[in-house]
Amino acid sequence: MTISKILFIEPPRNYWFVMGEYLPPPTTLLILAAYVERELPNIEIEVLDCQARQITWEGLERHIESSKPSVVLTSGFTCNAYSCARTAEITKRVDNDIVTIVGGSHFSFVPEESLTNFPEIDIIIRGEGEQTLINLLQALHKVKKLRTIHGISFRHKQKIIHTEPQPLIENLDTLPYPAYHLVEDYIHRYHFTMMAGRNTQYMILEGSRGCEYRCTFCTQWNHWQGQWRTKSIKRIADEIEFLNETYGGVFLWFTDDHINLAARGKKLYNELQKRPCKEDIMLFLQARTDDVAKHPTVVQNLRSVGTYWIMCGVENNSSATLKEYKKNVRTEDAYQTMKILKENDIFSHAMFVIGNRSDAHTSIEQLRQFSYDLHPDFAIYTALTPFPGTIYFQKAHENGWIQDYNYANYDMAHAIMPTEILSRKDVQHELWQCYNHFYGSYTRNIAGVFSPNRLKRVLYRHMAGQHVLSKLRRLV
Ligand code: B12
Ligand code: SF4
Repeated sequence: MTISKILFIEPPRNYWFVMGEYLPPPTTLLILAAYVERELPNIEIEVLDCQARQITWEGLERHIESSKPSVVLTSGFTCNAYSCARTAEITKRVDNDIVTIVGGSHFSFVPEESLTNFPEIDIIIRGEGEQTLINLLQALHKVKKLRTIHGISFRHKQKIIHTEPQPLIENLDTLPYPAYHLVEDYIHRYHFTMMAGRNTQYMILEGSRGCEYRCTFCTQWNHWQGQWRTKSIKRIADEIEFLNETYGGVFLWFTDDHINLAARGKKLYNELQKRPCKEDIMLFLQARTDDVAKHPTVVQNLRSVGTYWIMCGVENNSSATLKEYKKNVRTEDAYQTMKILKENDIFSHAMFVIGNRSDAHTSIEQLRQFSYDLHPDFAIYTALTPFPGTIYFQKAHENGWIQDYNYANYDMAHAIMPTEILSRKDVQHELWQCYNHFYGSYTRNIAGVFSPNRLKRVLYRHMAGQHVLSKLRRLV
């Protein structure tokens, strides 16, 4: 077949109500589109962001009809799996000859199940996507055998074939900048109201892939073959500068699950310090508490070059639970981290997980108490979610702990499993209690709404205005 045009689709999706109103750029698609644009310049590429253009499912069908692509591609994590399948279904309704391709960590971990349940998906790209996609498009174009392409899963004569994994790209600096120019017409719409304000340009960039830790509830290390690879510091700073100067990107969210201050913090500071954009940017980072606790000076330095918000996976107060999660941090690290962030006027965002197998009302109450003692600016409580691809999923599935296999609910706000003592409903109720106690507290609320810290004021007003508590209450 002739591949003349490919269409990347960010379909209509549910937003994560806990974080309020936001519109993220479809970064994964832009990263892939940039690579295809460079490697296969003869192919026409379109990126359709239904969210940004407020296109409904019906509108999407009409758009595919008029766009006439040879291939439709989409991506999504576990809670978005059905929206990807629906995109493929609509595509096939328009024209059965259009090849539908999906990727991302969810589909990479359950290719057999996905190709069985969703006949409208033709091909799954597993793991790192760039090179596999190029090889696949070339193969489709030349009618080459799909079996020769590494990193894909597809159907062939009633059977599902999984080819060997694709080797990882050795040097991430060889990747082009994400193709933000393909969404330039509506780029100004990307925003994250609660975190940076409605009119602050929100962009997402990648500094590294993977993680060297092995937490049992996390998919990320496994998705990237257990390796942590980083772009060079110069490349990261160049990309920040490019997004800021070319598109006015101000609120810049690093995709890096583990910013790794030990390996990169000082160098990143040195590099950004030389760049004028440091005065304009607001960097959002995700860090481990042990990493922050060990590098207070680096954190202080990074504050001076635009780091204004750090999210940390504190997870739990109990050492036994942290050990079980293989998190490899201590509760003291969490206290130390919050102190360092506060001292440096960096917005502290702590993530907690409830619903471990041994959890009871008392242990969750202790976790709540711990979260108040830590006193983060922002606390997010989540229900332990057995994402396919995690060690936890395997264990929970084998033991019959999973009571909800509807992936749309795998958003960490829905309780998916009971514990030994608590029912799933109890866990859901406890989750609501966590938010209710933290954000419903009269004194904490008054302090938040009238805080001298602007970010904190916005956040507390958001929690009240967006009715987050009542939405969580409704899940019970
Ligand atoms: C930015 C981000 C967000 C943003 C917006 C993302 C978006 N555009 O929709 C926000 C803040 C809104 C968000 C929200 C949530 N997120 Co989030 N988010 C991320 C983050 C940090 C970066 C995503 C990214 O751009 N990655 C970079 C790209 C390049 O990586 P990639 O997507 O894996 O793509 C590569 C390959 O997988 C493959 N590929 C992927 N898709 C496709 C498609 C095709 C066609 C092909 C060929 C290849 C391919 O090729 C790519 C390049 O090699 C990731 C963590 C991470 N590092 O990925 C978490 C992550 C995706 N989020 C996660 C979760 C759980 C959530 C939430 C449910 C809740 C929460 N606690 O945050 C909500 C759900 C929102 C919703 N309803 O959609 C989990 C998903 C776990 C899972 N298995 O489902 C992740 C992995 C974090 C984690 N450490 O666990 N998120
Ligand atoms: S939770 Fe964080 S530290 Fe643990 S494996 Fe995932 S990314 Fe790494």
